[in-house]
Amino acid sequence: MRALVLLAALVAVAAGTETFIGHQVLRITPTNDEELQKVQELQDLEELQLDFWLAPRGLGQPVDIRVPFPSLQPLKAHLEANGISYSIMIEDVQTLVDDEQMEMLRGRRGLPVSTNTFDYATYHSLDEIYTFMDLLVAENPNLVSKLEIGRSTENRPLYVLKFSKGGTNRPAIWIDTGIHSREWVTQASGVWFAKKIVQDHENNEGVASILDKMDIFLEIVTNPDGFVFTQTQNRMWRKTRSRRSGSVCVGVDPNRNWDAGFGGPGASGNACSETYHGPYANSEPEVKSIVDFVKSHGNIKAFISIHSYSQLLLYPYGYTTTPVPDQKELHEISEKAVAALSSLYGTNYKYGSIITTIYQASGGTIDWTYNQGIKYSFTFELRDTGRYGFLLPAKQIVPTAQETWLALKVIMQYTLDHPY
Ligand code: 0X9
Ligand code: ZN
Repeated sequence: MRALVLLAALVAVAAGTETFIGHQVLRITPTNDEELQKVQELQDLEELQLDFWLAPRGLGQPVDIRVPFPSLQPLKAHLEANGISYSIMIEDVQTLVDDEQMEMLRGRRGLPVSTNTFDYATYHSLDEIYTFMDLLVAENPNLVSKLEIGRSTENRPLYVLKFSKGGTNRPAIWIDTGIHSREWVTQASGVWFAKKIVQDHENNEGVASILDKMDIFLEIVTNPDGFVFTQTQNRMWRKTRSRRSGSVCVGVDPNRNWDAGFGGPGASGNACSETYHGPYANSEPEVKSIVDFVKSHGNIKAFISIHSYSQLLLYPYGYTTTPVPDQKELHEISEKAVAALSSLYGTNYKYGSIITTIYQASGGTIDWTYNQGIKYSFTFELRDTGRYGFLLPAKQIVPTAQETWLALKVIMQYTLDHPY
């Protein structure tokens, strides 16, 4: 096994892939304002190359930081000098990346041939997921179709699956996964949702009554350029892959690029930042394509954008502390959705508005959709709470998707029962 792991590391180096040998994920939980301030200041120290998996949210809330090997001793010394305690969440990030890689290679024999034999319990390449979509459409031509809503910066098609029993421009539910490319459990869950909708489309405990009145749109790989990059170059890539003259840094945070409080607090104007908002709102084709689709459709009633990690169900706003007019209703729906989610495996979720539950984030997806008049706008942060973070083991894909599905059904059913 050790020899195989070493081999995997050598292959990665030879392929020019970013490695994470000796990188650790440290957790700091600030308990007073001074500590919080010090942790926030770490975000500006570009030379340490820190990667905030969980950005500072407030007192008593964990901050998870992937620390490259050369920065480990200096950072630990700095924390100790300031009396800030930390714990090690992940001893060696590359070990988890290698485990994940080995798991992906297990039993892989070419592209999938049927959605019935498709392995839902493993992570897949973009080609495999795109083939899965074509298979699902071919197997269910009366229910499922595939739309191309645009092209990514690197000219990859942006595909949306449409689940519809007919009608014209029915009220619709939108679900997207993978807008942040490294959040792999989300794309994998999206694949599982697609199959689940097909399996349950005639079942009244399932989505039959929902699909009798409404359509469902599902964009599984919302940031395909980033996704391919996570599988070939850098497993920890979050942003898009757009370039601009005058900066060596690549990519825009697609969850800061929407036209809602664009460029305000909770986003960065620095192109090298992981939360760079981009040169202007909708600069990213991955975002603009959804904006155009939502506007031209005109009848989307619920919009659910799925991220990971930290086990949260959130509603707007993120860019302002002003509560949304529908706060009470969205809070009650969240409570019910989270209860349904937890009923399966006891997974614990928190819920609330983005700004009160995590932190101020401007230019986010669901603030824009809410302001467009889509009242039932929600965003999830799926498993886990930090043991594995973005490197969630593949054996948790199906349980994660199953429990999330129960929450999604609550939101979809509520939307059906409360037309507006
Ligand atoms: O910072 C973000 O964009 C989200 N966290 S993540 O780790 N997925 O990057 C939180 C911002 C608002 N929440 C969501 N839109 N999920
Ligand atoms: Zn995310």
